[in-house]
Amino acid sequence: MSYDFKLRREQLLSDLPLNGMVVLFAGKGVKRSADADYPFTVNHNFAYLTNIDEPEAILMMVKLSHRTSVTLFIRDIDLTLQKWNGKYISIEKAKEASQIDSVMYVSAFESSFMSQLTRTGVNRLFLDLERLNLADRPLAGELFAKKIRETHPVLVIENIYPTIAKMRTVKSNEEVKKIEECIAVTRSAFERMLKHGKSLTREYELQAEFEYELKRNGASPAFDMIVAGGVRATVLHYVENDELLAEDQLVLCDMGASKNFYNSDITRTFPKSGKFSDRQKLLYNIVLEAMDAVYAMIKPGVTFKELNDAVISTYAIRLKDIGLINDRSEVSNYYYHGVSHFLGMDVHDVGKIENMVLVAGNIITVEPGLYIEAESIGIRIEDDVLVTEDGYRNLSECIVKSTSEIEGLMSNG
Ligand SMILES: [Mn+2]
Repeated sequence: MSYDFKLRREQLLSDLPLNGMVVLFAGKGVKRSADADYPFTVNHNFAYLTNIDEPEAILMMVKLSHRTSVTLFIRDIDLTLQKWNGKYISIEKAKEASQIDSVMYVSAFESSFMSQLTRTGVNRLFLDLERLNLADRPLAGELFAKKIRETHPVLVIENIYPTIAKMRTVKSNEEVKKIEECIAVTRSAFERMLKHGKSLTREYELQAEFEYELKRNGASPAFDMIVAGGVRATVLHYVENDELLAEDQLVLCDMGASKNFYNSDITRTFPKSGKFSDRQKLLYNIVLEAMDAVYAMIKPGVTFKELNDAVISTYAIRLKDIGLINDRSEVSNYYYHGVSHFLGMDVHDVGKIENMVLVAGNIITVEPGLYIEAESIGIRIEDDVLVTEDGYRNLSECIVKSTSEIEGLMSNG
């Protein structure tokens, strides 16, 4: 049984000021059309602290001078709806999964919350006010903040999101193992796809092989997979995957598996025919060189910008060598994204990238790319990497990457 969840709550409570209260929401399903909802996705900050994957659940934590308390609220059981949608989680199961002793039904939340405000010294309310865009649908924490502002206009409301996000950037051994499991599934799915690669003609047929293997392993796609042949690989988020593949094309696949709340995010590029042309091999190896330049730098204390500069510096020299550019400033014509992001419960995981230095326990992607529209070539190679005390560990080293390994695997198809 994992103690991660309990430790995280203890850490959050110890960082919380005296007389502070945290309320976090699991969220609800979102309507899709008519009576159909999108599949429910639990709020990841809520799940990070509770190990509970249930709609409408609420976590309440209080820190007073003489005591702290942690209470979990789960949906009241609805016997009729259970007949349609399956069993709701029971109090006992919720206790076991979360290791929270005090579990109640949501119908008791309002009176519990109010009694903290009226009977204890609670004077600061911490909510998860995550918001990326002005136009985003408000999350439950934000809606709750609005309601409390009306009824308790002088209560101080603060945002707990940055604190939890920062905790989430440092992974425990157990989290590393979960991501490695996602990578292992991605590897077998990618190898299956590669072995069938020569005989399949449409991009979505490759996708089908990949996703078949995910499903067989109890995993699901971590994001909309990209299978992009030829020039389509120069569009960074091409996800239509419905075009014919030509024999002389490179195929870029950006893919990942999701399992147990965690994800992998891997990109590989391979020749449709099973054999790289000399030109394709030359360009591919330049991307690998840029990747190695990034690896040489990864250790605690380094910034994302420094990692990205390593790619640009490599390209500034090597793309000039092959006559593609005359000056460093032209690199951005052929490489137009960042080399790295955090990976975790979200594929583009929480954590501020600007100005942040890497620390041991971060898991990041390394994904240099090279996109030459005029030659209908897009290459990206992406690994998932753990930052360690003295450098890094490439968690996806097991997935074939060199041109000879890829050709070898495809020749067995
Ligand atoms: Mn990525």
